[in-house]
Amino acid sequence: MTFDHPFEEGTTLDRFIFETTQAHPEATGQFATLLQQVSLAARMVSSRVNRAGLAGMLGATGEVNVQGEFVQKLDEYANNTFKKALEHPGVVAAIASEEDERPFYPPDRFRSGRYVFCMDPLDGSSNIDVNATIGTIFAIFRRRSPEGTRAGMDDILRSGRDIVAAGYVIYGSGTVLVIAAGSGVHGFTLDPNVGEFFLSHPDIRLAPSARTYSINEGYAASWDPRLRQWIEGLKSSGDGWKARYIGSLVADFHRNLLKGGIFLYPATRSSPQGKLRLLYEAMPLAFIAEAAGGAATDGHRPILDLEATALHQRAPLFIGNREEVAAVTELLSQP
Ligand code: P6P
Repeated sequence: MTFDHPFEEGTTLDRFIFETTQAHPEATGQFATLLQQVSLAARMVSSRVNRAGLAGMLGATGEVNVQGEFVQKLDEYANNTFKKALEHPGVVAAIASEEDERPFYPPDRFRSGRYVFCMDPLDGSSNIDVNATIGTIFAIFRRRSPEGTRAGMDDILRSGRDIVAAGYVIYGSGTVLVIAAGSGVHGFTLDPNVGEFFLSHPDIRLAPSARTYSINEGYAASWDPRLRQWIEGLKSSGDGWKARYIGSLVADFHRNLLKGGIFLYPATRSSPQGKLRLLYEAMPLAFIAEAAGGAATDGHRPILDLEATALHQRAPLFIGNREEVAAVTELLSQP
């Protein structure tokens, strides 16, 4: 079968992985294996999310995670599922997870591989009980230390520019895996009857500008006054701006990626550094946004230019179509 477009619709994720890694003769197959294991974990989490109500997987475990949030049973299941899928093939050196205070290193009986996997295993879990869309977000780095040795924080705390691939899985009316691995941004939709992801959104691109904004206006009183003025300006512009905010980062980002829009989570009184996490939320989505022709900043600098200095550090996030991100960043960067 020949493809006019490198990845015509209907291509399976496995074929995309094969063709992507074929483009890198030096590939050892570790990256392909890593992505295949991500696909397996995503399918397992999808199955459990879609049966959560029946499988008794709703509701909190009663424990509190490192973020001080009640751990929802699905959070715990997703965290364990991705770690179990990635620890044994010898392709991962460390896993940083929103659910774990410290990094997870594969047990010594497994080879310490080439990649570092940073993830929010189930973002938006506060929405689980109301059946709102949730998702997994991940960034993949190549380790700095030699393969086969035990990795450390120096392999994990990186600049966004060191990301080699990033993606997310959105568990909504369907399950879609969106990935950026050096050749654009592509979306794959799970056919649960086949148990395979099929290319459904080839080469996703963000237009230069859009007319949708996503922000929690409940915090308007604690925003930078210049941001408040900018948002009010959109509303009164007469340019047909729409507000869309689900309160689940993956869902808001995915809608804006496909239809255009800017998502804003600024510093607020309760979250002076912003609420979202730099290493496994802002950076991977920024990598995807830039690969699709968009932009992402912390209100001053590109997210990908930032260096993570702590596993769970937070950052304000302004992400989406590049003209709107540039406009709000220029405004907030003025002295
Ligand atoms: P707020 C979900 O809890 C989450 O971490 C993100 O998925 C989402 O974008 C954000 O918090 C929503 O936060 O303060 O608007 O409820």
